[in-house]
This record gives sequence, structure tokens and C-alpha cells, in this order.
Amino acid sequence: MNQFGYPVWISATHFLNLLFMAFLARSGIQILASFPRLYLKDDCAPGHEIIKFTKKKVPTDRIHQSLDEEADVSPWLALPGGKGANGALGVGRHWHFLVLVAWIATGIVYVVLLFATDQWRRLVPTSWSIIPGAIQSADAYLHFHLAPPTPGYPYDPLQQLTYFLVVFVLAPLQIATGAAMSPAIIGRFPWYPRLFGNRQTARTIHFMGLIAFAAFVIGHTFMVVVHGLPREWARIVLSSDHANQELAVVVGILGLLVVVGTNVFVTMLGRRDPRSAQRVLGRAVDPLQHWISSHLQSRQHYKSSDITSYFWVNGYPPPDPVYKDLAANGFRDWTLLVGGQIERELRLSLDDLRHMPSQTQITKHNCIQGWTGVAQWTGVPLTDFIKRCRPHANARYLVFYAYDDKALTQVDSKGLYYETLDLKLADAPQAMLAYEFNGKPLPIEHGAPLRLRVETQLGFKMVKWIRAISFQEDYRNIGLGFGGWREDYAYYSRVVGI
Ligand SMILES: Nc1nc2c(c(=O)[nH]1)N[C@H]1C(S)=C(S)[C@@H](COP(=O)(O)O)O[C@H]1N2
Ligand SMILES: [Mo]
Repeated sequence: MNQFGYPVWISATHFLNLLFMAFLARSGIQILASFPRLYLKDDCAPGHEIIKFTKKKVPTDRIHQSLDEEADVSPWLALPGGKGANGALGVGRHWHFLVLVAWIATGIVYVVLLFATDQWRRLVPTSWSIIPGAIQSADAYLHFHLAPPTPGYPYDPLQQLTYFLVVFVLAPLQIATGAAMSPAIIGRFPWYPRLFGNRQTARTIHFMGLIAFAAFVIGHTFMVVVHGLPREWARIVLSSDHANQELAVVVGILGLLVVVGTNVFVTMLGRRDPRSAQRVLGRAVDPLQHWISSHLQSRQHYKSSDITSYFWVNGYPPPDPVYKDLAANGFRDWTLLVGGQIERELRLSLDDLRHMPSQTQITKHNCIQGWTGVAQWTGVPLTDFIKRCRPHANARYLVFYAYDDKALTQVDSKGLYYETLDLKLADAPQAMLAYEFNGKPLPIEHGAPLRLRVETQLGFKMVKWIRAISFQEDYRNIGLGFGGWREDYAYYSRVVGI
């Protein structure tokens, strides 16, 4: 057809890429806003950020929960915008993962076609001369001249090198650093985040990747403009050099309207009806997340020296007199009620639990908001606990009921905290009922007298201040039916290995 036009599949993947990256960037900003601090170390201590997007000071004279760190972001910037506690983080994460799948699929189609045709020659440098060439081009632009295209190529060496790096380095790096934040992946492969330094440097690099993408989009658009807008535009929109330029402008503007329109539409939908977003998007992504993460078992064995000096608290301790009396008495009167689909109900004291087989582990905690902490936990392995309870064959979920009533501990909230856990995730190594934290009885703020640890899941699953445990056939008839308090009221997904 012509020398520098693009095949239709390039135009199509280019458009989809633009659409999906807009979603990924905006939902990513939402996720970041739930803990707007970036670190180079896994202890996430306040004051040790390398970048922070908040002016809030963390109080040191009282217990302070990480949820209070959430920033309220504008829906013009973030998808869906607003505060995490009101559903924005849950909805944002659903979009991030759904669109991620589509973006990776687009990328695979693009790269396969690139190498199936000879289009790769335009992108992949085949000679080191690209480097001095790129320097020359940069020099030209810095002197406000247009760099000449490489003979036989549609663009100059600097452009080619940049495109190559964006496709083959930046995009894979974003995927790799994203995976380094998944509790199931780093629980099973603790060495993996070390490829990037640690889990927090992976998070920081993931954010730098967003900045790099944004800088690229600005630079790329600028190049298209300075190199001759109508012609370049027609090439990418209509796959041809000789296309009708007016038609190209119309089609291109329609394309941009689709990007803006879908963004506005899903943003409004996510704000008006987070429940539907949770339901519909969950149905699409949860099975995939489950497939990727649910069979991964935690194999974490950190050293004592890895224990972090700081460990955030999330969820305020139960303020009611019943709990306070129990605490005042060193939890000697506390009993754990165990019921549901089991042979017979159990009442266990803290001493009963301490006399059961015990396990000690040093593991990394990953909160959905983005912070981490490493601590040593001691408690009863859930495997032993489950055996002792003799569950009926139809029991599929464990329900953990807590003492904290959110109506008393958090503004605009209600309901006793609870979470459900698939028995398959519970009957696994490093899943335990913990009563010690860093070698001492569990402190109040971290869940005294007993809390759950499941080292392949996000933090909100690990119920603190446990009051009762029940074996159930289904989670859908408990609470509002979404699998836990945070699923019910903050629209989080029930499947949180990622
Ligand atoms: N009962 C109860 N358990 C809870 C919570 C809560 O609010 N109430 N918050 C969860 C969340 S979101 C996290 S990240 C962890 C935090 O544990 P930590 O406070 O010991 O760091 O506890 C989880 N367990
Ligand atoms: Mo959390």
C-alpha cells in the first residue's frame, strides 16, 4: 500500500492500549491513594518515605489505624475517585485487575503479530549504532530541530529506541513489579520481590513506571505534533499515508471520545453503584485470581533481623466493656466458641490453645492499602485446630467473628467485624491462630488474645480479637453475604491472593 503506513492491527492495538492504559493509570492512582506513601524498605515507618502525597502526621501518643491515611482523590484523576473506605479502593482494584488482563492480552497479540510480520524491524534495534543515533536525535531536539528519520524508517533513532524500551522493558517491568506485590506470590516465592530490592521498592518502581508511561505519552504526542500532525495522525488512525486526512481526524476524535466516554461512564457507575461494580467485575476477575493464587502455599522463613521496627495497625481495638474486662484480667475469662458444621461445639480457653501443638513463623504482612511489615507469630496451626474440631464433610468455610463493632470504632460504619476463609486456604502451612507477636503475648492493637494469620492473603482477612469460629457450608448467608466485613462494606473482593 505505502511505505510508512501501519497495518490495521497496529492501529487497533494502539487504540486498545490507549484505552486500557487510561483505566490502569486511573485505577492505579486510586490504589496508591489508599496509602499515599512510598518506601524503599518493608517496614513502612512514618517519616521514612521517599515520596509522600499526604501532609498527615501519624500520631504517636495513641493507636492510629492505617485506614485513616487514605486520601480522598478526585474522580477526574482516579477511577472511581473518592475514599477507599467508601468503596473506592475495592472498585479501583477490580478495574485494575480486569483491565490488566485485557491489556496483557492486547500486548501478546501485538508482539506475536509484530514478529509474525516484518513490523518488528521498525521497532527492535538490530545494531548498536542506535545509541549514537539516538544521542544525535536528542541533540537535535534539544536545539529545537527535528531529527531526521533513519533512512528507510518512519522515525528517528531516538523514537525507535524509546518505543522499543516502552514495549519490551517498561511494560514487562510494570507487570513484574505488580506481581511482586501479591501476598500469595511473595508468600510462595519470598525471593521474587528481592529481584527489585524488596516488596516496597517493587511498589515504588511500579509507581515510577506510571510516571515513565505518563512522560512517554506526553513526549510521544508532542513528537506526533511536531512531525506533522495530520499526516502522522492519518497514518496511525487509518493505517495509511494516503488516507483522507479529514476522515482520519474525525475517526481519531471519535476514538478519543470513546476513551474519555468509557472512563466517565465507569467512573460514574463505580461511584453510584459500587455494589454492582463489585459483583459484575468480581465475577469476571475472581475466578482468574483464584486460579493463579489459591494453590500457592506460603513458604516464608525470614530471619529475626528481618523483623521490621514498625508495624502499622489497622482496625481500632474493641472499646466495649466486655472486651475491656477480658483484657484487664489478662484474658483468663476469655473463651473461644467453636461451632457450626462440626461434631460438637467447643469452648477453648487461651490455656487450652497454648497446650495445643504450636508453630512459630516470621512472615510478611501485606495490607490491601499497600503497606507491609515483618513479624514473628506464634500460635496453633489451623491444620491441627481443624482436625481437633472434626468438621462435617459439607463444611467448606471458616467464619471468624471478632469483638470489634465498627459502629463504635469507625465513623460512618456499622457491624461486628468478621471474615470467612475457604477451608482449603485454612488447611495450609503457615495458616494459624496466633497468640504471640514477636515473642510476647499478642498486644491489644494487634488482636489480643487471638488473631488469624493466613500468609498468602491480604491483611484484612486476618481477623483480630477473635470471639468465635464457625464451620459453614456457604459464606453467602453470613453478614451481607459477600464473604466478610470488608467485602460487605468496603466492596473488596473475597479472593485476595493478589
Ligand atoms: N477484628 C478486626 N480484625 C482485623 C481488622 C479489623 O478492622 N478488625 N483489620 C484488618 C486489616 S485491614 C489488616 S491490614 C490487619 C492489620 O493487622 P495489624 O493491625 O495487626 O497490623 O488486621 C485485619 N484484621
Ligand atoms: Mo488492611
